[in-house]
Amino acid sequence: MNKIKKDFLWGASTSAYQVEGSIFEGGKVASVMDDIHKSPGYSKEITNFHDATGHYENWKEDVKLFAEMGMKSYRFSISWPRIMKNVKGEINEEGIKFYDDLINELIKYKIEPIVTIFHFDFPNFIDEAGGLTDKRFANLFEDYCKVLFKAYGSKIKYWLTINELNMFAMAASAIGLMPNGKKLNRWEVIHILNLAQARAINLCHKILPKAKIGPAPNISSVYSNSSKPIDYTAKLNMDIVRNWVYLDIVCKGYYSPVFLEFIKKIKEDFVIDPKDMEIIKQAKPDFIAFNYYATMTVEMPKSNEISQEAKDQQKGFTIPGFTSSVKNKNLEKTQFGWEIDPQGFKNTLREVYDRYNLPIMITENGLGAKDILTKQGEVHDTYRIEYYQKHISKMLEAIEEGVDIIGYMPWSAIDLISTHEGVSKRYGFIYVNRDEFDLKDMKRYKKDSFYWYKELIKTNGGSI
Ligand code: BGP
Repeated sequence: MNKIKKDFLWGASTSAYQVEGSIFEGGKVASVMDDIHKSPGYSKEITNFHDATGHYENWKEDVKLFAEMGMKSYRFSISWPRIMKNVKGEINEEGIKFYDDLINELIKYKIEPIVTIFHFDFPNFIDEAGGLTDKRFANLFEDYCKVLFKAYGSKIKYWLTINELNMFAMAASAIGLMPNGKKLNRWEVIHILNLAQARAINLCHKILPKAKIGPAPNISSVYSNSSKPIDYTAKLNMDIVRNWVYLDIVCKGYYSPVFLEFIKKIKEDFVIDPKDMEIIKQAKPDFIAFNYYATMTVEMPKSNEISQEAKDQQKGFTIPGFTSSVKNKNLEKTQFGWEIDPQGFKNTLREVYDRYNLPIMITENGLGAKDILTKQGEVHDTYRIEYYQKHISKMLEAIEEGVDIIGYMPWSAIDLISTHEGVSKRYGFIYVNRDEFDLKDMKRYKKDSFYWYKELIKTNGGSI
């Protein structure tokens, strides 16, 4: 334990649209997430994001609970549609004030506020400006960043650009990013997002020289399903389209030639403006944040069926002749079918650090489960404690072995709404008393994992 830093940023995470609710309050304009529950393929059995878990109303009580848990950091996202009113750049002062109050309260409790600039909740006015394949998106994103850097730049040391940019290509419909079913070129969307990310990094370095900024993709080590050499080729291919394209472009400033050949082969190539690449090359991140839930296992596909889009962030997909994910029979699964691989967490940490040699911040890791609130107001989530015990132990091993990890912010600080599996897929250290369609009293209850994590933070990992 001697290698873990004294100022290690033990914390936890949320995102605005999944935790705040009050979507018609405070001057917020319409967002893609307000009506996503109406889009095809979205289950009618689960709630929408309108009330979420009431953080917009209860933020002060929630921060007090985060402080009681001893959190050293809190990773949250700022809601673009709460801040910007339209494409003309008009600002919603109520939105500015909400996050300023939240940041001040966190600082009062000595909790480092770590801001995700964008976490899936597009304002609908983006479509007015041509949506996600128009380069005006990068201008709108830069204008939004300018407002945030000006409003909060003196208080925020760590900025995350775009949450899970890779999921826009991997699992767009699962996280509801193209609800009107527009047939976009997913790789052109990725490029526009990479350009927007680069503009944010360059702007941050220009106007906030003391701040640090980095990407926050969802990264999973990829295993070959057998020792057959062709399956290892499938592993190399999956790594490209799921992991390294998104980190190479931001850390090295180029797209892998193998990737460019791949998108040409599947007729999904697009024109890249050399001026874009100049902007991207200039934008160097100060650290890499990434979200880890599970690893992937692949083989060279036998089938010819294309399922290029994953069913969700962690379930795999097939690209004929290129790669195909399979179940890993060595791994247990969560109640929601996600594989559990603590050793895989260490493998992923090692791979990312070996490849890029930048400080790492883990901005999501956690277990979604159907927690039960007892009549005594307790939640005995021993399964979540076990999940964290196994994953954090492996993270501490990685630190012992030389990986520079600066913080760990599991998903999620408090119960919130899953991207596509409702409030019953609970992740929080704090239980929120509501069901899918019964808002009940939204009362907060500390789960057993709250007390376990409090002790772990107090001992800087010693009580693992
Ligand atoms: C990540 C997202 C988070 C969160 C998490 C859990 O991909 O960044 O917003 O949703 O997944 O996944 P889910 O909510 O689908 O269970």
